[in-house]
Amino acid sequence: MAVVNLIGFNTGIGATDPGCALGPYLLHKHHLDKLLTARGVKTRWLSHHSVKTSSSKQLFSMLGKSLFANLARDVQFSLRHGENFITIGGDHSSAIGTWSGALNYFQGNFGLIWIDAHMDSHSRQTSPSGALHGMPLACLLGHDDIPMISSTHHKLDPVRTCLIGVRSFEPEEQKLLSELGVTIFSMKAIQKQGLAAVLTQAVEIATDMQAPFGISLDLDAIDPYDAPGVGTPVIGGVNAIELLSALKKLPSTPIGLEIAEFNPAHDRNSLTQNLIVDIIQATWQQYA
Ligand SMILES: [Mn+2]
Repeated sequence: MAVVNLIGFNTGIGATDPGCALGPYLLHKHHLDKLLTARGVKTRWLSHHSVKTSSSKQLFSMLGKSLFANLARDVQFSLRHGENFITIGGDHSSAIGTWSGALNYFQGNFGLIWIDAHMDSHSRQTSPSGALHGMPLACLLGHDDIPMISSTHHKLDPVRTCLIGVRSFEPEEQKLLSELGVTIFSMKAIQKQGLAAVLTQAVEIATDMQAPFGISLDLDAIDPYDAPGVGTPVIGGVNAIELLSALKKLPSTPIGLEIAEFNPAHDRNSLTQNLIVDIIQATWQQYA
């Protein structure tokens, strides 16, 4: 049984509500590694990443560059050793580091499935909040004025990038993604076809039948009734049971998973915390 590395992104300054910085700490304290190993997915904590500042503007500087470069380095370390990885956030700007690492390792030959209530495709000019967690997908696609904090020269291939579950976005984001040719599965598509069918199509698009792929899951994609522990909940999301069932039916295993925006301060009866364990188990169990 290969080991899966847990990487904590203990940072919330890319969000307007920084409470998600505590998410990975809490999961570490509650022995996420042992829980998963007992359920048949052998995991270990590899590292935790945080920054010593409360100024979100500093993320756009050398400080952000080194934060994301360190995260990318640990992702590359895992892949080089033939191990899968799970980044646990923390705000969704983690994606800049996580997937820069994967893009470096695979030299750009890589697809990404982005499950999120939002498009995360703002630039610094179009973002109403200025929060970096609204920009990571645009950054990875190499657009506009954010790529300087990425640690890769490779961009995500928009044709092998899929969004699932979006329902809250600005027109500028939609314009960028449709111009680039990114595939978007809205909540309507999920209601019509079912999440398992949508996810299977997304894997086909992301892998182009053979290339490796990853999944970036923003917990706010899930309906807030099932996953209240997030910073920016949006009603009408993915049903948690349907998500778990769809992940169990994935046609192939991702090289890595990112679970972002876990904010313990908003959780209710540990619903979101327990769901994170179930999500990881559902993704890897059949391959463990
Ligand atoms: Mn997001």
